Parts: sequence; structure tokens; C-alpha cells
Amino acid sequence: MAKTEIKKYKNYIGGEWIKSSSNEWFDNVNPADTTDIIGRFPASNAEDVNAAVQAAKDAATRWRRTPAPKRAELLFSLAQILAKNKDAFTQQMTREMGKVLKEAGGDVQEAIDCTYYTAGEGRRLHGFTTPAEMPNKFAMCVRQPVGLCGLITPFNFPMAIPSWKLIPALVCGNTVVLKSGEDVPLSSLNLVKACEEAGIPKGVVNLVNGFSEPGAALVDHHDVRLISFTGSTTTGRIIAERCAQDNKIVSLEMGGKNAIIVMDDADVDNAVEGSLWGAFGTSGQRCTASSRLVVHKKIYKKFCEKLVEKVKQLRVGNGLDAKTEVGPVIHEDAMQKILGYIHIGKDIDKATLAVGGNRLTKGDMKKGWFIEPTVFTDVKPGMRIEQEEIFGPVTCVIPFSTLDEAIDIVNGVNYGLSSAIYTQDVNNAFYAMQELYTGICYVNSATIGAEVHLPFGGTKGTGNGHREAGTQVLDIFSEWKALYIDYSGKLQKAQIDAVEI
Ligand code: UN1
Repeated sequence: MAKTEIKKYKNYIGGEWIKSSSNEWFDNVNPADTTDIIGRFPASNAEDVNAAVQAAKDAATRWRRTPAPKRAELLFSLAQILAKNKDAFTQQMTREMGKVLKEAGGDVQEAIDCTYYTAGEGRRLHGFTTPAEMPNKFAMCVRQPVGLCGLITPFNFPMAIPSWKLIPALVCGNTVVLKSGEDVPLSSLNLVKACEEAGIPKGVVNLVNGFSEPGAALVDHHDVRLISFTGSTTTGRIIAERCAQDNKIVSLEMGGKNAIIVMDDADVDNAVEGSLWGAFGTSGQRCTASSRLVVHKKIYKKFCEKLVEKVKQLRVGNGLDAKTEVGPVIHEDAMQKILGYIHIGKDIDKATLAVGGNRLTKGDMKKGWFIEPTVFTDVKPGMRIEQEEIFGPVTCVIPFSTLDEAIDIVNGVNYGLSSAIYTQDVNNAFYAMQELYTGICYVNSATIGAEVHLPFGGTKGTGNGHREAGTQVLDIFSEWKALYIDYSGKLQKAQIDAVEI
């Protein structure tokens, strides 16, 4: 029987679908079943990036001069196209990324929400006016586009994260080269194809697939004015250093080591449910994952028992099966790294492995990268599994006695993305909201589940001060221009000429 040929996908440069000048390809593999090849994608090089940057440069003036409400109209059409294709995009995302269908649907929905919400900014993009020091003089501030933006995206939110970058870049009037995550190129391609269908002009959005070579070429390209990156803290730091050579704007969204505090007055069942969702949703492969559960000593035993019981019941398997609750991790290297951390937890940190800890290979699972949902208990602040980002289905439970101690534990890592507290006491809740040094903080829910109209980002090793989503993202993708209009008909010197009262 003739084997069905694996579909080849292309880069999108200057409105054309073209293969890489390298003529090399890589396979997009299903992490739940590595015999399932979703497609072949161009393994692009610096030459492809140069072509994409040139196309984005050529399109820049026309796009910048297109009134923002008109740009936004195209983005509203884009949102409709994404919504129309939600089911197909969801299926394809689960197949290439592994997360369960419900979560993949949430990911596509987040891209739709982001597109509708941010397109609305096309009729706002507010600046401000302010009085000038001198009579007969007017002062105001407007946003101007940054120019050419390079977007580098990860695997864990294959459509949501590209949309967080792409849509605000476009509404602000920038042109874009997107380097898709090499493990999930189809979801980026679906988003870019939808841009084409929505009528976004040629060259405004360009897509280059591949590994680090095109990523590095984008970061180093002199004509790129901004790099927006989501990924590891190590890579982010390298990108920041390289961007500094050229004074590029750089927005980084990196790791996390997020914690949930569970107070002794909390609704324990609710806290267990939240912890389960926060720790094992997306197989723990979220920067916002609840990888630490900081639990009051008075309820610690009860909490651990209930949590372990629930973890044992989680159904691990192929995300395409509607019954599955936890899918695979993204690839073999990720699996080995996570298993390595489990080994560190057991044998070096000497924490208690309460449940899980192994690779799963039963039946069809041997074809993919599955790890048992894993909980360490009796974890102490400072242990490696308590400090370092694992990015997998592993969480650790840390006992504490006072809220101040719990807050110190939460803040005692080199990350600051998301935090949470379960409590019924309003004083505890407000005190924690004030003291937790993270970009996002939840009360009575887990550390995951950010919505697109609020700023997203974190402190310390998580970011470099920028926030995506909300209206705050506009501060990444536009620059302020201060405008002074003197209609006095004479020279007026600010700070020097005295104004008669
Ligand atoms: C990420 O973890 O990389 O808040 C993004 C959440 C999602 C986005 C997560 N809306 O968990």
C-alpha cells in the first residue's frame, strides 16, 4: 500500500508561500505518538530571514500610514476567521502540541479574545494632551509605531502567545516577522494563513519556520527594531544582550516558579481542585504553572492526602481522547529534563515522593512522552525542585506556620510571574496581594488562567519590566512621541522665559 505523502508547509514572505532557500525540512511530530508526522516545515536560515525582513520593510510605510481603525477592521475579520476555524485549529494544536482538546480550544479562544480586544484599540490608541508652560502653546503625546518587529514564540501556547504579540504589533502599525516555535509550527501557520484570508496586505505579516538559526538572524538583523520573545530565561538573557548591541527594544516573557498559598482558613477541597488544575493543566508546561503549593501546617496533612488521592485519579493519555486530563510533554529532551528533576527531588533534595515519578509506557503511551503527575511533599525552601523551573507535571508541597513565612517562601525564588492565596479571610487576602512580588496574583484560584484584557508578565527572572496583553502591551509595540505646537508667533524659551501672571 502506498504511504500517504507527508504534507509540506512553507514560509510566508511578502505575501508568497515559499520554501526555505536551504531546501531543508523538519518534521512536526505528535508528542503523544511519534509515529504520527503532522507535516514537514522549512528549516529556514539567515537568508530566509533577510528576505522576510526586506518584505516587512517594504510594506512598512503603507501599513503605518493606514489609519488605525482601518487596520483594526482587518483584525476584526481575522478574529472571525479564527472563530470559524476554532474546531479544526484546536484538533491540529492538540496533535502537534499534546495538550488536551479542551485546553487547546482555550488556547485558540485566547487568540480570538486577544484579537477582538486588541483590535478595539484601533479606535482608541489613546495619547494625551497636557498644558504647556508657555501661553499660546499646545502640548500632546501620541503613540507611533516602533517599526519592524521580530516575534519569537514558544511551544506551550501555540496560538495564544503568537497572537499576544502579533495583534498589538499590527494594530500599532508595525510590520512583523514571526519565527514560529519549532515544535508547534502549524498553529502559527494557521494564524498567519488567517491573516492572509483577512486581507492583511502582503509583507505586513511574514512567517519563518525553523530552529535557532532564523531566531538568531532575526535578533541580530539591523533593520529589526524590536524583539518580543517568550521562552526560557537563559535564552531571553542571551537575546537581551544581543539586542543591546543594536539598541533594539526587547520584551521578554520567561520562566516562572509560581506558588499557591493555602491558609488554614481556606476551603481545602477548593484549594485541592485549584492546585490540581494549576499544577497539571497543560502537563505543567505553563510559565504560570502552580509548581509550588505552600500549605499551612494545620491543614497540611489533610491537604496532602486529598491532593495525592486526586492525582492518582488523573487520566493521562493522548490529548485527542476526550477523556484524557493530562497529555504528554513536548519532546524527549523535555521528558528527560523533567525525569532528571524528579531524580534530584528524590535523591539530592531528599524530599518525599508522594505520588508519581515515572515515565508511562503502557500500551500506546510508549509511542509518546508521558510522565506520571508527580507530587513531592515535605519540600523545604531552597531545595532545587523548589527553586528551579521544571516545566512539567511536577509540583511540590511546602509546609509553613505564618502568613509572613509563606510570603517569604513565595517571594524567595528568582522568578515572579504568578502567585495565589486560598483564604476566607479578607485581611489575609489583601495582605498577600500587597506583599507578593509577582506580576499576577490570584485569590481563591490557581496561578493560571490570565485573561487577555489584563496585563500579563512578571518580576525578576520572569521578565524585563514589560507587560503583554491588556492596554499595557501597547507600550511595547508603540513609542511615545511628544508634540509641542507654538502658536504665539514668536520664540518662547521653555524653562528660561518668564511668564507674566
Ligand atoms: C504561559 O503560561 O506561558 O494564564 C501562558 C494562563 C494562560 C496563559 C499562560 N492564559 O495560564
